[in-house]
Amino acid sequence: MRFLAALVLALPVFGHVGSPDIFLEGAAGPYPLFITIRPPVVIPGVAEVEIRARTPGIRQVRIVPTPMQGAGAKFAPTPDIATPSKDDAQFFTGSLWMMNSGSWQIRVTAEGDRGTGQLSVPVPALASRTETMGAGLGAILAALGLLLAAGAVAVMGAASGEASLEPDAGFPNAARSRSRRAMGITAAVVLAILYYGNRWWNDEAASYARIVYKPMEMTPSFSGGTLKLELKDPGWLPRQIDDFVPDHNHLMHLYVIALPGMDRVWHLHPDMTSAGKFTHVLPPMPAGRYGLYADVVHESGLPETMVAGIDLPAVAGKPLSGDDSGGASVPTGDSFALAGSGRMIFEREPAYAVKRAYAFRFRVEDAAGKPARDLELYMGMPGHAAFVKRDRTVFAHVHPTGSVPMASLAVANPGAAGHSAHHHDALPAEVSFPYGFPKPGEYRIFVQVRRADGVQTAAFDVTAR
Ligand SMILES: [Cu+2]
Repeated sequence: MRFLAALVLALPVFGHVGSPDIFLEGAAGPYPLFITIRPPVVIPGVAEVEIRARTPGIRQVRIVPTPMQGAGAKFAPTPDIATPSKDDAQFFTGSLWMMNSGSWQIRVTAEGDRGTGQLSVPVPALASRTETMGAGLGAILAALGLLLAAGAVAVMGAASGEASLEPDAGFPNAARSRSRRAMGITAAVVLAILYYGNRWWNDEAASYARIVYKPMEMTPSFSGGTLKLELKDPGWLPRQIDDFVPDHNHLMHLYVIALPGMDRVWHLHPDMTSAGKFTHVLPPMPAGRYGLYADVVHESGLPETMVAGIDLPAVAGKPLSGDDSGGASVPTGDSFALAGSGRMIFEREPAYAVKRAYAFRFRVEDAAGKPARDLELYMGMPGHAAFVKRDRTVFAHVHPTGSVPMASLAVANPGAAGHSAHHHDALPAEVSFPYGFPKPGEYRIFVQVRRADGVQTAAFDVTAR
């Protein structure tokens, strides 16, 4: 009964671990929007879309899913009209069917007083595992199936035997053999249906197993002060191990987190030395076990995060340089003394519920306790945050623009003007990250900003309920 036994589940994977929902602060032309997308758990399945307009004046919002690239991206189906909220004219919701797994986008079109604007949100939907049916349910369904098959044979036998006779006519031999013949033919047909049905299902299951998403494998090693990361594709069709596009000018963003305490964190940028091989000269680090989270974005806009762990000896190391950063990260409540000067203050909400989007706001104060006036862009962003569940089942690298990597956004919105990476005015002393916790538990948030005295790393603990 294997043909009954596989249900295919899909989990979206997009540069995060265990954190499927998508949060994006972006602009559809003249309209700033905050978009939340909850991708379906199964493919085909329904993605839930929530759109909050940051400014009034939008009359209609249209949403449509298309593949990220190829002909399907150009010939989009008729968009759905998102439903405006009855009590809130700036809030729109919709549900969209995602029919295939792969690198998808949801195109959002806003129309209103200031004309029409469009924004495409990358939504990778990848079948990530097949789930087998429980033995109990399988046995029940098998018994019911047998009953159905036996019933069909009996019904056909009766229909061509007793049912064709006059009342009180007895059961002549001719009718008896007609009935037997009908039962034999029916049994043969039923068996053929079962046999070919089973074969068809197994073929389907086998071809699905080939496209079930398997994250790229990453094998770390360490020698002579250099961390080596070797990527391997465990067998998943549309993927290469060397087709990465730079995100914030780097092919890989690697978080190195001391385990189990998470009391030290580094944000490093290994270079690709040959196909699928990355290396990086480590900064000074104490001996111990470290968790590695490596973000990359494929040419298709599909982001992936590889996870690995490594035991390191004490590393004399090379001082941090370029965009690399990190250091001690032991939270001290909602005020974190920065290594340079001043502090970062977490504007904590009274409580955090799971599966709800929040703006996580952090203020930076100078040594005198005044709003810091020396914040700079760090890799094109006012700030970088990593949300890590203490049991390590969740890792999300988030920016003030949300959870979508800029490189994926650029693939989804070709030709769109870049984000605000090019202005050199003083940045506000506050950074804010849109994010929602996928499940309850203890999380640590690593927040990084660049100031005149370099990149500063702060850490805060949050409980999601
Ligand atoms: Cu970042």
